[in-house]
Amino acid sequence: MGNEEVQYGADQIQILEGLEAVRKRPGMYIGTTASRGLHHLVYEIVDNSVDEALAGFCNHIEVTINEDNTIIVKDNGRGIPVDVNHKSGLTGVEVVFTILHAGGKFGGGGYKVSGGLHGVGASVVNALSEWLEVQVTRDGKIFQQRYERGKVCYPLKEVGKAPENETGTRVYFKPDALIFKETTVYDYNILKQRLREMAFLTKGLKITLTDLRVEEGEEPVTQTFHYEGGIKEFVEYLNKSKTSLYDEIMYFEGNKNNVQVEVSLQHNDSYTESIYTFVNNINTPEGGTHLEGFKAALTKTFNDYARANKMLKDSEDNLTGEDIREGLTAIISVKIEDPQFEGQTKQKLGNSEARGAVAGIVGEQLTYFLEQNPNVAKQILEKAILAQRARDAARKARDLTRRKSALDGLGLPGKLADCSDKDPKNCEIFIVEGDSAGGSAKTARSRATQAILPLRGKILNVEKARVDKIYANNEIKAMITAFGTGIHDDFDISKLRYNKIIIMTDADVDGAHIATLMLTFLYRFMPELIKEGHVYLAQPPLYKLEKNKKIWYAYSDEELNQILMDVGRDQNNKIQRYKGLGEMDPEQLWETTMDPERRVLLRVTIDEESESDIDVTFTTLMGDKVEPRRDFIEKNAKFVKNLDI
Ligand code: TTJ
Repeated sequence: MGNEEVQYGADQIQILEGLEAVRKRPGMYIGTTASRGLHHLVYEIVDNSVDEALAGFCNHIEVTINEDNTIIVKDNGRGIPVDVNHKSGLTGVEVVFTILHAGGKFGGGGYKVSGGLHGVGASVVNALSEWLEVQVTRDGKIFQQRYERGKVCYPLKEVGKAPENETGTRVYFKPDALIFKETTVYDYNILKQRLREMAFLTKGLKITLTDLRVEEGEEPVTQTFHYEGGIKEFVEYLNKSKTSLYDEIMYFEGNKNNVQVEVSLQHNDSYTESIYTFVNNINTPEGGTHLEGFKAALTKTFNDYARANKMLKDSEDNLTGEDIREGLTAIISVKIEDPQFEGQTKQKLGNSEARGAVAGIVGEQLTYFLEQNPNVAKQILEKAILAQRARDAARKARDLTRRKSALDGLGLPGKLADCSDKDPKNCEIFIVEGDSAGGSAKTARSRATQAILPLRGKILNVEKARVDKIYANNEIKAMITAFGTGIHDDFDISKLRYNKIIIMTDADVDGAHIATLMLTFLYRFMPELIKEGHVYLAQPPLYKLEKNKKIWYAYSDEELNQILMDVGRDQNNKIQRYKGLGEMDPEQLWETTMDPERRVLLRVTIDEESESDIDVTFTTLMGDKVEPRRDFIEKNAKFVKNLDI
């Protein structure tokens, strides 16, 4: 590349100081310099092209991961302005890439994203890249500029003629390994997840992701996300492995109080609600005013309809919001000029005008929809009325157990072998499949700090049971009381009695299924336990190899092969395949799976940026359609990461 000198005036020095600040404290701008921050660079650039799409001038964005983990983002928008801005004396391109927070100022009337860590702009990506090259195609020409660690290498220059009628912007960059010390390797699936979400949220926009990191002679991996139906197709996607309650997917949109609102929803026959909310295409996992407006309108509209159509008698109570939302899948997407994010993690929308806007639009359009589709209304209300009855029954059962446990003192479950140490920090509880394995575990454990709770057989699938049944289930009651936290509204993580909750099941398909049932229960009823990193999977060995009085344990087929290669394959090898925990004697169980000094635990994590994906994962596995389930089992271990040795 050229080495033309750039004039340094006071302005340039200020710019360099700005980008230098980004390099000094990257965490302030992108949250983290670990893998998540690395991926954030791509979203940050793509956001600019999405803005151009929202303004109506771009319908295709191409993202390429090159062989060397450099990234290309290319769109067919109007191209960043190349003329000199008189106030700054810089071209539009240079402003975008060198001035902090300037990225959004060229949005051309689109809604600007400015929440949390999003929308910090292209200049931050530039500052954190070893080098970055931008090419703008407009006015029949191609312009180019290059930067290295944020510093301009040469002024914007013309590098060629453009094909007729072609316009667009192309950014090519290499994340700086000096900043991203942990990793500079991109994960295709992480980018895929977010780009698919962006495509769902921007109807009509085509986003292509290509991975060129393939073996020689192999075709590149490429996927295109393009949804004419936008969030309506998002709901269809989330419900694809479930049985929907009716065929129609509702879709409401409008503009009120300067808030642009889009809502889509459909019920399925399950008992859980999955609502995902977005503000300016950013996920708001903690909800906020848009979600409140939606819930209020949904509750009121259905109750009004039920009364008007005599599905609720005058003497009967209103349906609660929870009743109406049983089995609901919904997406709420709002666009606001100046979003205010609240809460500890700044993931909750605070703008009060969004409440009224969503409530107004959903109220009006849902009322109309129910009048036009009485059969759908009936399906939803019948389900809600059943939910109401179940909830009443559950409440009674719960009140009863509460009173009982108050009488019995602590009221810990009879099957629990508790530890003697009472400081939760030191304590762990093993949830063990089956009474016999439970027996071995009780013998093997370190009594001071390890508690054992054996569960009988398969635990209830909470995806397929209503609350009344869930609260009546003995295994679930035992877990809830043992953990000490309570659930739902009563949940209080400070009451957690164990620092680690360890699920210990057989290392076979059944064991994996039971572990998933357990995780589903925890995810639906006490997600904080997973989010705060308290939930683990024990890893029992698959094989024991004995030879000349020496013993090896192997946790996978590969590992067994490795050991056999090391010790030699001959008739002195005695190999035992463990079909279950029960086949191990207590001492073996302790050595291989329970001893904190020697065991390997997998910590269960949820990637916050892909919560909707986790939801698909759980319901795919637990739902009743066979095809998608088989598909999943092959890709397992998806929400099981982070080795803890
Ligand atoms: C701004 O208003 C005049 C016409 O062009 C508008 C604009 O800036 N469009 C635009 C910017 N399209 N695409 C971008 C863009 C694309 C990438 C890949 C990266 C960045 C920083 C901007």
